[in-house]
Amino acid sequence: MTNRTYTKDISSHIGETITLAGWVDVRRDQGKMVFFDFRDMSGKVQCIVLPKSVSKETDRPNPPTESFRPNHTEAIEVAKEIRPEWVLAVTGIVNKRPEKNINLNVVGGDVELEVIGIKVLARAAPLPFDMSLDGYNLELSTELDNRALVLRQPKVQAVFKVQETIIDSFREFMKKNNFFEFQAPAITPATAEGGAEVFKIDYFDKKAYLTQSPQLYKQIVMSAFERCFSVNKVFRAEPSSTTRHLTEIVSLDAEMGFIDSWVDIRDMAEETVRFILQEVERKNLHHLTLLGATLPTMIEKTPTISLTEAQQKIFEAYGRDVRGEKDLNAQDERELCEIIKKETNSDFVFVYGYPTRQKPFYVYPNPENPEFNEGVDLLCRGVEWLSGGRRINEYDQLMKHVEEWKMDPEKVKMFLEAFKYGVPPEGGFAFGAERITMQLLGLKNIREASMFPRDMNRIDEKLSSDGY
Ligand code: AMO
Repeated sequence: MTNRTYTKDISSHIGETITLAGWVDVRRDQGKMVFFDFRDMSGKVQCIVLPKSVSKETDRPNPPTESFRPNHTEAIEVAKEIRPEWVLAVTGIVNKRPEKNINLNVVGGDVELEVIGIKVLARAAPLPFDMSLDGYNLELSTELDNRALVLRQPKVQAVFKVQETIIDSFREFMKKNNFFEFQAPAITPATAEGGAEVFKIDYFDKKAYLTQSPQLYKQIVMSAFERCFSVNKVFRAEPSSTTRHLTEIVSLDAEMGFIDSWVDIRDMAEETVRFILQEVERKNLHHLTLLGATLPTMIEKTPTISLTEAQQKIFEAYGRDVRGEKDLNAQDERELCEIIKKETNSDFVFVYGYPTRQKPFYVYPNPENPEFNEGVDLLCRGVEWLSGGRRINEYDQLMKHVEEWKMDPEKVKMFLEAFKYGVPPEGGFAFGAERITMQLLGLKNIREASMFPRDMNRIDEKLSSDGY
């Protein structure tokens, strides 16, 4: 649209005639006057249609487009018809609001538009619920059943604006540190992470899988480019319906060669997350305020403890004996984060050294105690954010693990090939964009952090009566 002004800019057009384009938020009638809030991609402004135009036509610089000649008499008639979500082009004169009506809490709250012309661009059907109930006052199932409409709400948009920054800043930090971006395949012949959480697909007359992780491919790419990263969809056939698992996620993956130990991986992960937090604070302050979110505290050096130490701490603090368990469960993660917060004020904690046999075949066993590996997880506010660690880079050791893990070497041939021909000590990490968005914003359910969440009960439409 030519000559279109955005609502965020209208304060600098006081006294001028401008044309806005957007959606009707709410309409209120007062006697013969019609008021409506008008929304575009940049914000909102109040519009007033007076029964008679008070400004003189001749005073108006910046006339609207040729194709749209405003007519005030028509505008009054149209204003009486309009309903929420109708799409309009509105021409009017920008006036300063009377002192008592100024709203300093919103952009454009000091001005209003005295309407002299309305062009209807599209009508809207009656709404299934009251849109003025801003996002998150709705039940999650109503929200997801009406996703297209709910995405128009500022609070819901704020979640995805923050997510955009998380993904952008991951990419920016990686590039700043000379990581090369690549595109990993979504169809794979083998399951990188093992376990049953994998979707089998019919691939012509063969079977294949949807990727659980770009793990093996990022290791191959690293073996050629030294440092690489990817922002990819990954798929997990999670059979349960929890508040923190989805079946399709955006995985932010990194891999780097020439490390001294897993500690280099931990440090790179820490600095990546620190940069993301800084960027969210810098770019999304008003979104955080809108959502009432407080960013987690990352102290100068995030505490790092072994799984065994973590289990001992839980035992001492809560009397629950989880010592010797092969992993932390959801309650352990919550309690550990509480303990660390009390001890250090850090919302984050790294946990390293998991039982080798419980984790995927590629994770590097600790040479001094091969029962435990050099894998590391980052937890924050009671939930795992990130996984990573050092990988096996010796071909013979890798082959031994392929055998012990009962894998078919043919299916991971391309991966093994890379390691046959010399790969430096290396490692990497990955985290889910939705998991981090949820945790940063204090959302109750990961589905609120996915624009079109997929789980066992829903692919846009509900697949069963269980869950959301
Ligand atoms: P892992 O399986 O721990 O590690 O996954 C890494 C991160 O991805 C996120 N995540 C999920 N988020 C939502 N729903 C799910 N079902 C889900 N599954 C995983 C979490 C988790 O920390 N290849 C390794 C990473 C590596 O070592 O580089 C891997 O995939 O944030």
